[in-house]
Amino acid sequence: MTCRRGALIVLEGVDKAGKTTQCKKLVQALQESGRPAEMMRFPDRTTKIGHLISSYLERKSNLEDHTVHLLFSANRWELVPEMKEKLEQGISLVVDRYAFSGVAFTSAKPGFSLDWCKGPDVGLPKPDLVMFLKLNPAEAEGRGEFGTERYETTVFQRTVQSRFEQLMKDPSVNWQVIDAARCIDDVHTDIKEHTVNAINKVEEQPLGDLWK
Ligand code: DGP
Repeated sequence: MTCRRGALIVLEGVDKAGKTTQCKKLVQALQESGRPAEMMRFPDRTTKIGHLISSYLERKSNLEDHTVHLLFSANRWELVPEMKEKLEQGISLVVDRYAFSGVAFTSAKPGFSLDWCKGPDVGLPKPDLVMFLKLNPAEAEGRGEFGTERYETTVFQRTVQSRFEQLMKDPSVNWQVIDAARCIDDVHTDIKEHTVNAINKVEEQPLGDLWK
């Protein structure tokens, strides 16, 4: 008997939308209900490429914009063998940011088209479900000051949000918009329901290729 594969679940959204909190709660809830699940996050700052990215985000080093875009993508690709192995073993992966952040953040910089930004991530494992935690910029600002990392400014985040909105028009991706302005538990209930439906649905379906 072949074991059913796990689902690839991605949470996206601008900074302060609550992605990390919700990813952790979701993994815990899935595990407690007997569904094997693990959390991953991108960028994964623990690898050699991740160290370069982390140093760039912390403003300890400067990297040319195209170069850093390719490093973020390489950081996702280097984890693909591990992701596929886990999914094949029946473990669902709950991923905090993925290629959509990659495209939204770089294309928010001047001179970068959405199409160019998508290129390096074409063919990554395609998420079975992408939940976009929607929080308008004014509400995000109400959640406190941004930190000191690169990209953590209101003006930049507003542009990122509009790039996400463009990406969500793509019907080849299973997007669900989640109202992240509600309390943590209400958001969690919503996210869990979408996730359990996706896990049950992918049983018979092969993993797809993103943007192919
Ligand atoms: P986080 O560790 O989730 O706080 O993400 C760090 C920052 O990096 C955050 O501002 C979003 C940004 N980011 C995440 N993924 C990518 C990517 O693939 N490309 C670019 N340019 N920025 C990204």
